[in-house]
Amino acid sequence: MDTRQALKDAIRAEAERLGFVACGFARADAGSDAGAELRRWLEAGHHGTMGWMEARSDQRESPLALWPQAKSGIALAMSYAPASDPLALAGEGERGRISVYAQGGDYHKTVKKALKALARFIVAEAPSELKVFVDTAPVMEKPLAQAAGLGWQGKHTNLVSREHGSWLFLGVILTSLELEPDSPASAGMHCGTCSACLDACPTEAIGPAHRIDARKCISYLTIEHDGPIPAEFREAIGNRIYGCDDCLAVCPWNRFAQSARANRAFVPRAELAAPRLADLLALDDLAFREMFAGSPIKRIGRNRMIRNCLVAAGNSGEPELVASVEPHLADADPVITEAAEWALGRLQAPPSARMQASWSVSAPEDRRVSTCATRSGPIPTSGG
Ligand code: B12
Repeated sequence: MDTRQALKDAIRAEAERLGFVACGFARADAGSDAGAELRRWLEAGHHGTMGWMEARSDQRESPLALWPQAKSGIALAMSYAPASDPLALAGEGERGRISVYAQGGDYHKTVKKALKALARFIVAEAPSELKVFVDTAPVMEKPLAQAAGLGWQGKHTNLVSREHGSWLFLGVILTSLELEPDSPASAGMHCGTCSACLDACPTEAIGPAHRIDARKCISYLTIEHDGPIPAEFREAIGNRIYGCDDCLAVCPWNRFAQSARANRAFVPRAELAAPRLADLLALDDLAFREMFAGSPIKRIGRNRMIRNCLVAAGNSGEPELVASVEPHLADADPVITEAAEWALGRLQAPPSARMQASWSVSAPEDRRVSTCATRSGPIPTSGG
């Protein structure tokens, strides 16, 4: 066995020891054909207020633009497959729904720590230069992971794997080492005719397949979007207060995902699994930072969380929440006072209107859900 093959095997073994469930190798610029899609997406304004996606887009287009010395890319994935149905809280208006990806520890910290440990291992085995990335750097992680054979970009645009479904966090290492690329997973290969994610998206943010208008995506609206949430999306948000799992939760490939393979760092924290809106609406800045310490949620700040919880309260159909909403009418932040007025309008609306108002938190019977713990739709046949 040649030394480079031996090195790849050693890296894969060390990656698994460090908690990664998948590891693949690609040429550093393997995902660069995604650059044209990025430009199209930015020109269409589909990135909304995420100026940081535009800022260094020339570097984001190709890892070689970011770091010319890069020869190979190592794509890595960690599982956060949930043990319970992530859509189970849909019908519980008095509760706030936090996406599965943020109910446990901050994946940025967990993945980066493991990437750095793997980087130290690689340098010890083969003196070289390398850089590690998870989420925030101008590197398109999904197309590189697809090129490295970890899976394919599904119609919801996220990387899906045959073994781990859609519940994967990605990390990337760029290295000056020349490592033989693995065979890429061909794009869209296993979605077939399935449209579960497009059908499940509450705001029709996905369309056409494989393309997302982030401005409509509830994950964007609750996390990245600054200012009032556009009225047209408020009902569909339901009781989602941070991120959204719908397009992932319905993916039939999740049936193969084993929650046992999920990294322990991502096991939900009790207080984040089904928080009561009344408790969250009572949070001041200090209490917010204490409650969300060590969680990616802390990044959005107390005011954006309160805004999201007011929209959820307005969708709840729970008149008891009036007492939790009213104090926010006097908030210094006009985004919060406006959301409080909107929520009160819906909570105090006559029962007939309220019935209309609580449309959004109806149980998801009409949506097929597939997590490793529950039922799933048919595995798609080819021809997507
Ligand atoms: C910006 C961003 C967002 C934005 C925009 C989403 C998006 N799709 O771009 C928002 C805030 C909405 C978001 C939401 C989420 N995100 Co996010 N996000 C990112 C980030 C920083 C950049 C993604 C990017 O490059 N977008 C630019 C656009 C142009 O790319 P794209 O949407 O993938 O579009 C591709 C396809 O359209 C494809 N394409 C076009 N035509 C066709 C045709 C065919 C046949 C095919 C196959 C492909 C294809 O080409 C484009 C380029 O590859 C990455 C981290 C990173 N640095 O890569 C994390 C990242 C993608 N997010 C992640 C996660 C977990 C999420 C959420 C699930 C969180 C949650 N539960 O709320 C949601 C999922 C929403 C969704 N369906 O995408 C993970 C995904 C892991 C995985 N398994 O893929 C990443 C990789 C972070 C990480 N390191 O783990 N995210």
